[in-house]
Amino acid sequence: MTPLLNDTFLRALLRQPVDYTPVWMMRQAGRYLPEYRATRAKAGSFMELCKNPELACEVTLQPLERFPLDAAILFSDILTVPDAMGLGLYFAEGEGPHFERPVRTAADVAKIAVPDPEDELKYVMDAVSTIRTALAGRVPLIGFSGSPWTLATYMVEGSGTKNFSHIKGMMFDRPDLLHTLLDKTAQSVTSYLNAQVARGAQAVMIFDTWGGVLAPANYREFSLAYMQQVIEGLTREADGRKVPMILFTKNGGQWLGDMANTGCDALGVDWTTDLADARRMVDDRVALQGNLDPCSLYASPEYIRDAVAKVLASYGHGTGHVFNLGHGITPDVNPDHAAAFVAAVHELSRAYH
Ligand code: 1CP
Repeated sequence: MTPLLNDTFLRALLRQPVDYTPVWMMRQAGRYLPEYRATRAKAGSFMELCKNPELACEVTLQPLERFPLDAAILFSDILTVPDAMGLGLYFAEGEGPHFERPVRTAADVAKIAVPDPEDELKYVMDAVSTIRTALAGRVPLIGFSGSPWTLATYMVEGSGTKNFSHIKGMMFDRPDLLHTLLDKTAQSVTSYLNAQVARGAQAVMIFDTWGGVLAPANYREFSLAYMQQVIEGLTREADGRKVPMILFTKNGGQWLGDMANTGCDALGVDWTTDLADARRMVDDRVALQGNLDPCSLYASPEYIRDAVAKVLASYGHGTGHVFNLGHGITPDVNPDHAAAFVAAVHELSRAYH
C-alpha cells in the first residue's frame, strides 16, 4: 500500500496529537464548482456520473486540486443503497431524487432485499478503488452511507419531504413494519460500508440527515438503535490501521451524549450547537467534526476568517477536532470563499495544538 502522506484527519478523529486542525467540507465535490458541472454534463446526468468510476474519481479530486483539503470523500449518493434494494431511483431535472416504487405496505417491505455490494453496487466499489489509487496517499479517503432511518424516510416517502407524513405515519401506525424495514436497511448499510473499507476507504461516515425531525424517544428507537447496529457490525481496522467512524445526526445536538456511546470515534455537529457545549456533552470520549454555518460562506473572506476563529476558540485547545461546515456547502457559494475558509482553518488552528 502507498504510504499516507497526510494523516492529520485520521489522527484528529482518533484524538491523537496533530500540528493543525484538519479540514474538509461536506459536499465538497458538487455544484458550486464549475468543473463539477462540466464533468456532470459530460457524464449526461448525476446518476451516470455516479455510475462511471473514472468520472466519479475525477469529481472527487476536483476540490483537492483547488484547496489543500485534508480528506477526500467518495463521490456518490446515499440513495444508491435503496436503489440497489429494488426501489428504482431517478432524478427529475431540476427536482430532487425520486423512487419509482416507494415502500408503503407489508408486501412492499417483504419484497425488499439486502443487496450484495459487490454486485448491485459494484460501480460504487469500483469508484472507491479508482479514487484510492488516484489519491496515491495524498489524503485519506472517506466512505459513507445514509443512516437506516434517513434512507427509510426516502424509501417510504418516495422522494424528499417537508412533513414526513408517510414515514411518520408508518412509525406510529405500523412500528413493526418500520422495524423490519430498518433492520433490512441496517444490514444493507453494514455490508455496504464494509465493502467500501475492503476497497480502500480509510474512514467512514454515516449521514443521519433526518434523525433530527424525531422526538427524543423515537430518535432512540428508530434512528440511533439502527446506527448502533451498523457500528457493531463494522470492520474497524484495515492495512493495520484503525478505520475511524463518524456519526452525524443533523439537528441532533441534544443527543450527542447518547451518540457518543454507540462506539463511534467522532460525531458530526451542525451549527445549532456550540462546540464548547458539544465537547462538554461528550466529555472527550469522541472527536467532533464541524461546525460553521455553510451560509457563512456567502459573507466576505474577512468575515469567514473571523467566523472560523470563533469556531476554533469554541472547541478550544487540543486534538479531537476536524473542521467542517455544519452541513453541505450550498450550490451558489463562490469557490474563492471556500478557499478563504480552508486557508483560515489551517492558519489559525496552529495556535491550538
Ligand atoms: O445536480 C446534481 O449534480 C446532484 C446534486 C447531488 C450531489 C452533488 C446529489 C443529489 N447528491 C450529490 C453528492 C453527494 N450526496 C455526496 C458526495 C460527496 C461530497 O460530499 O462531496 C454525499 C456525501 C451525498 C449525501 C447525501 N445525499 C445526503 C446526506 C448528506 C446531506 O447533505 O444531508 C442526502 C440527504 C442526499 C440525498 C440527495 N441527493 C441529491 C440531493 C439533491 C439530495 C437531497 C434531497 C432532499 O432535499 O431531500
